[in-house]
Amino acid sequence: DTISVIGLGYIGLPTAAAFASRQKHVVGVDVNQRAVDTINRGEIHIIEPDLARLVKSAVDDGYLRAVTRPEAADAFLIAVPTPFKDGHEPDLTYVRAAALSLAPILKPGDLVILESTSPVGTTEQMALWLADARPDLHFPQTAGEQADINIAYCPERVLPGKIVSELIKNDRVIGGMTPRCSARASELYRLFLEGECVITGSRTAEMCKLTENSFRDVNIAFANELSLICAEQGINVWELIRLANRHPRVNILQPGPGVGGHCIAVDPWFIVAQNPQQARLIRTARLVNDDKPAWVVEQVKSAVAECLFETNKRAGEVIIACFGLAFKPDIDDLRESPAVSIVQRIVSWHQGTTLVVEPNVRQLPEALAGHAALTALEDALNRADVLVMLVDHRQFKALPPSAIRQKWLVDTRGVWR
Ligand code: SAJ
Repeated sequence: DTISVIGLGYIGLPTAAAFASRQKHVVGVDVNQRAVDTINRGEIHIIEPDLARLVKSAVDDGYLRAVTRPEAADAFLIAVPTPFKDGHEPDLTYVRAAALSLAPILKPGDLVILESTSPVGTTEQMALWLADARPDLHFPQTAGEQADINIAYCPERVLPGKIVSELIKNDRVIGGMTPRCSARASELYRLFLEGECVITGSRTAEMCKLTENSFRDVNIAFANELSLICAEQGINVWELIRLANRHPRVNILQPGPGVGGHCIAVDPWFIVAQNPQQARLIRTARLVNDDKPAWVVEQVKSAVAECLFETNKRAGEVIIACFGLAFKPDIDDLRESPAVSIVQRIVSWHQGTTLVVEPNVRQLPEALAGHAALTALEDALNRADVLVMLVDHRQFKALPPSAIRQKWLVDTRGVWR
């Protein structure tokens, strides 16, 4: 049996490699020729612990190869991006393109699984696109259990930085369009899954994925809102949360510079777009988290103003050092990072030098190149007047309190003060 994985990004590539590691023949499909060439050399185009080793052995052993156009297979997994358009409407262009690309090669008995985070109803929509393209085949929405093609929605829930282990260990929600679709999909994932397959319908499975990330977003928004309230009241929000979390039924998350990444800041909008009247808390949480970077920049401006007042320096002489650019600790992923957006806003207004310390990258992203200077931790601590702590990387957390001598510190993660 051959498995085809369409979309070889952060989810598709590890999934393809996981099947290949169980001696299944896997054909990975991606429109990006460079990604395809890289994988066929046994290398990877993304950074994720353990993935390089897994892909290398899959390719070397002949179980995984990559192509740019889908080939016939027995099971197809679609793991393509589902971004949103302006106005926060989900954009299903890539799902539709993937479905239409495999439609011509479908044959009776095939299984099609959608893994991409999607608004409720997308799997049914995908089945309609396939049925339109292949009137000669029977699909679950009309043929039910007698369908030629089995279709299911099976979301991933892996944490970037721990993808390979979570892919295998996490329980998996299986949303078949019919019970037979669910049974076929479970059978497939059981090839590598150590977690359980939990069966439901496709719409509930779609909503489940959106719910998980919205839950986290709402809880982070609660912590971020507390950080604003505590700043007004002169209370240390991290001490407050530590104390409140001693209650047996309270478990507050950590405030930060905002919410980044490609999932938590996006997925709640899918719920809001479909349910604008009902999704009031979910929408507000998004807005609270999206407003946090602007608030942090205001804190930096106040710190610089105090520094100018107390030191008699000129504005152009004040040095600001920003610590961390990644969207969360101990990764090198800068995409959709609130830290990057904060540093961008700082350099657009600050007249003096802005230093950046990011131990996980070798160069600044394009948006900052020429406007800030990447430097070493010690150098920034020696030279800066104002410190801005943005990401709690382990190198920063390991510093002794005596290393932070500056009076002006904006600490969005609560690790230095
Ligand atoms: N963050 C905080 N405070 C916290 C926790 C996180 O400010 O207490 C921030 C982080 O700094 C980061 C953002 O939230 O900017 C998101 O980070 P994360 O570690 O919470 O999540 P992601 O985006 O790396 O991965 C999430 C996970 N979802 C949940 O935990 C419910 C993961 O399991 C999903 O598979 C992934 O989204 C996805 O692909 O949907």
